[in-house]
Amino acid sequence: MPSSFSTNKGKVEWSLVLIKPDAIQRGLAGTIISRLERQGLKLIALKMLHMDRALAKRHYAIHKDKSFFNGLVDYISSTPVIAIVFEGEKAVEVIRKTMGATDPAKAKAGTIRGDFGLDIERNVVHGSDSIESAREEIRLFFSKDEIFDYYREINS
Ligand code: IDP
Ligand code: MG
Repeated sequence: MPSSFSTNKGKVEWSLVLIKPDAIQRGLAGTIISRLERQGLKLIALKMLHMDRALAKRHYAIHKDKSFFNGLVDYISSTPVIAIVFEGEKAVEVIRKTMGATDPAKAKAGTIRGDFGLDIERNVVHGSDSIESAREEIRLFFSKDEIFDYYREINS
């Protein structure tokens, strides 16, 4: 286990990814996880859970005054999600680039959202937008003993 609950060990960062309800409904979980693994990101925590409204509100607290907040809370807590912590060099930025823009209509082809997203709400995946939000988000979903520190031959 890492000695400290830090999301930034030198250049190596941690980021929270959620495979959102629409992706689980459509059988896209494996495809999305695979795309992120192929970027060299290291899986260090993974669980399926049904987010309750309280967790949804905490996770999306930054958007609490937005018009879409209630709909977003309904959607993310509608059916289970898969929560993942990925570790890697510049993991936050790498994951955001691999996901593509929030609105799938604007996301480039070849990005996860560009290829699979249905609309600005049902955009299949969440990824932390900064090292700081990654730290807060990971704390919401995982305890320390659910995050694994292990050796990989190819440690990128
Ligand atoms: P991000 O997921 O790319 O970081 P944010 O702006 O943080 O995008 O928004 C969080 C989530 O809220 C989005 O992924 C999407 O599911 C939803 N969302 C964002 N903007 C809208 C909107 O205008 N209408 C409905 N849902 C939205
Ligand atoms: Mg965001």
